Amino acid sequence: MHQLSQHTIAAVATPIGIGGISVIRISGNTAFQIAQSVFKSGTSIITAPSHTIHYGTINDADGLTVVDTVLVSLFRGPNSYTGEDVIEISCHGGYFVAQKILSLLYAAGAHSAKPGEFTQRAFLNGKLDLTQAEAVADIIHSRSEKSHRASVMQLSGRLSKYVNSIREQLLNLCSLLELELDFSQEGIELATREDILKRINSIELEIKNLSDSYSSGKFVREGVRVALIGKPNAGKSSLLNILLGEERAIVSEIAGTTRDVIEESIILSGLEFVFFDTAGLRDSYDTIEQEGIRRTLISLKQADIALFIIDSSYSFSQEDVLMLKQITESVENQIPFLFCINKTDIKDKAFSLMDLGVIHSVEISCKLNLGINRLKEELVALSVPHHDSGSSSIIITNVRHKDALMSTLESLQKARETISQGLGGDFAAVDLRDALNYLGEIIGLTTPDDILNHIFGKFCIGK
Ligand SMILES: Nc1nc2c(ncn2[C@@H]2O[C@H](COP(=O)(O)OP(=O)(O)OP(=O)(O)O)[C@@H](O)[C@H]2O)c(=O)[nH]1
Ligand SMILES: [Mg+2]
Repeated sequence: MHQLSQHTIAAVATPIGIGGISVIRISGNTAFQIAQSVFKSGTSIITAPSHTIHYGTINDADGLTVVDTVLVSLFRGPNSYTGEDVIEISCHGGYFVAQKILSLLYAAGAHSAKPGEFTQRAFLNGKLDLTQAEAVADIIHSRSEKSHRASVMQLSGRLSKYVNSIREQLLNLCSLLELELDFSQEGIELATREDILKRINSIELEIKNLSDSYSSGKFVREGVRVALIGKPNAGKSSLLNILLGEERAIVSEIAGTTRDVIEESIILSGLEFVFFDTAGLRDSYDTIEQEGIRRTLISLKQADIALFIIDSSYSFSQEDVLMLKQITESVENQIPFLFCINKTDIKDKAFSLMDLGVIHSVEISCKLNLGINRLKEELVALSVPHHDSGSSSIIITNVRHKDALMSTLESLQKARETISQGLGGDFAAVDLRDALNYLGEIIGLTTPDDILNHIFGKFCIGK
């Protein structure tokens, strides 16, 4: 099992830069002694009661020169974030002060905290389980209301509780099969095979539903990636600018203006949408434009929705039809294509989408700012079936959880096959134990050390 470091650790918990205050965190057995050695005040930190705040100064190594006036908050373990003795020093913000105080704490015996080490300690001390620890990082990184809400729900422990309830059912089943082994000589079965299969099926269904919720959970946590694609001059950059409400990308009547992919995001209905404005697709001899087109195709492959912008001021040629066919075929993952007919203010009379075999589309004019709300609604609608499975239902937003659930399902399937084939319950029990382990990985019961290190290593320092 993961070893808890005995050192007392310290780090600045707020971003480095100019700001009102900075907070330095200290956690460990000697947190109070270390803080006391640099803190001058009427009260002693060592003897002060838990959950109190003290005003005083931090003095330099000479013990006389004042570095800053500060507030020191103290939390005695186990009633603290990490479960250990914790001190938080609130000093003035800025580039220098917090770093200076930190160096004094190091000199007094504190070790520098690794990324996520405070939360890792909270996890190892049983203050949070793994999904809750991950939720802490998600809250910090959430950029939309929906991702924030999902993280808060995860932090509250609802996901862990649900996973635990499924584990309980599995554990019961497993114990039953293992108990049967004791009576194997007598050939006694404690439950009919049909009954066991029924129970495995029902657990499988619950896990499958939870795992399926990832398609929406991913949107909630990471946002919906929308690639703006189309021919040069179709109005992709114009549309990006309208969606953002600012002149972000260069717009010109010269075909082939955009070369690099431009990435910007907005919030629609509480969900983050990340737009990629790309180089227009055409056969080009210009090497820079060719590179731009290569990047367009990469953006398309990574997108969740392809927003195909079409210039309606002229009719389609056979060449256009061929290009669209090639593009749709090049996208291996079956993402939705939303067709957006632009320049309706100067629409060609002969223009018809039927030439392309497209039935559903949105008409807009970037010039007159028409149809943009409709377009936004369509984008949300394309994502909503995935993400609004009722506000009360539990969703997973983390690919690690999804992978663990998929492995659980595989083990359950094996167990089901074993039972169906009339093989001994002991074989099925082994598969069910595997399933239990995979489920345990989600909440951190059976998570290998390297995975734990990877998870906490992605946190910021001071968290
Ligand atoms: N009349 C009219 N002109 C438009 C509309 N939208 C864009 N334009 C014009 O079409 C031209 C091309 O617009 P861009 O937004 O640069 O087109 P793009 O698809 O980004 O083009 P590339 O970057 O070259 O691939 C510009 O002159 C725009 O002002 C529209 O709705 N109506
Ligand atoms: Mg452009």
